[in-house]
Amino acid sequence: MSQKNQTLGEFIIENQASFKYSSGELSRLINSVRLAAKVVNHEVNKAGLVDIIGAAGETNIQGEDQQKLDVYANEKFIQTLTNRNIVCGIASEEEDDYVSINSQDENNQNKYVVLIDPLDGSSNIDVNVSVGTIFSVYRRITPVGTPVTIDDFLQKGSQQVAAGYVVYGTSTMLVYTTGDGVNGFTLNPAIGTFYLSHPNMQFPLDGRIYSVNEGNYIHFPQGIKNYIKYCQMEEGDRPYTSRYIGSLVSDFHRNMIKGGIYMYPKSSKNSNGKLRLLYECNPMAFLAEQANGKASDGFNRIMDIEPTELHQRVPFICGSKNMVEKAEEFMRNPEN
Ligand code: AHM
Ligand code: MG
Repeated sequence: MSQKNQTLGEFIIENQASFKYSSGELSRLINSVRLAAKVVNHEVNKAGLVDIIGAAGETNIQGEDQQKLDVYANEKFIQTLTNRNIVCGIASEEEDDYVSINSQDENNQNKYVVLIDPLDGSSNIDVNVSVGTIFSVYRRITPVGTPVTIDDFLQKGSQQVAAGYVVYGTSTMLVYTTGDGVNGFTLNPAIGTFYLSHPNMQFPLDGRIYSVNEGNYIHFPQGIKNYIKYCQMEEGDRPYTSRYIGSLVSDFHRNMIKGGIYMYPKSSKNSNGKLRLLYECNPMAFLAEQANGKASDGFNRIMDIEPTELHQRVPFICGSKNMVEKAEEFMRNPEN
């Protein structure tokens, strides 16, 4: 039972026992995410003040320019999780390969691997628009005490034990699930404490917001084009409103609170869309389902997709259940 003014720390302790694999390890992991989030938040908030914005002069494995804050957030999250000796492996959207932690130490009994997008939407930083961190946690499948392998990371989303995001917005929030609903915590920056502000978050079943980069419209599959026209049609509770921040975490967060659908479909330019299955789509899909929403690639449940590579991309449609199902209907019948 959550109390008024409950802090994230108190919430973690209170709910630790209800987690089915409870050993305190996952709680320590969430605590580390909390710490890294505060450190990154501090830096993100200074973005306009110090010479930290702009490209770091490097490109990541996907050939995109890295922003300085991407590099910073990546380092902070990896450092925090490594220093506290909490996980046995980390994969990051900003790293070419996964990192195995303490692989030489037979006493390393850590069970969890973490996959992370340290700063999603970072092209928005230099224009003062919200960005986010996304994380996803799995139990390793190889034996404890041995070095992790790629198989520990290439698990289906349905195997996630926890997932969440931090949104660095007008206020900073940490939103996460351990498979028992979704809870949101808002940072009080004056004292550096997260408070439970959004208990048991739920997507409304229906919504009136659609979020998609319509600049790519002519390249979209016919089913998506038809669905967008459906959203714009004057009929019943339509036309819907279009809202696209271009920061997945922020677009998702708004849609979860207000009701809506986010789409990054495949296009004639990108045959698998843009978003990464392991770092972006699976964690958001887990949160969506835990909040009574839905996530699909247009035909299949995101969390049922068998991953084949770390940086794999998939088309992504996510949000209020009835809206996602309607979009799927259009995808299945593009001739209608
Ligand atoms: P990133 O991981 O390089 O930041 O890209 C992911 C972001 C999402 O946050 C956002 O929804 C999408 O890319 C926007 O892409 P586009 O500018 O093509 O609409
Ligand atoms: Mg990203």
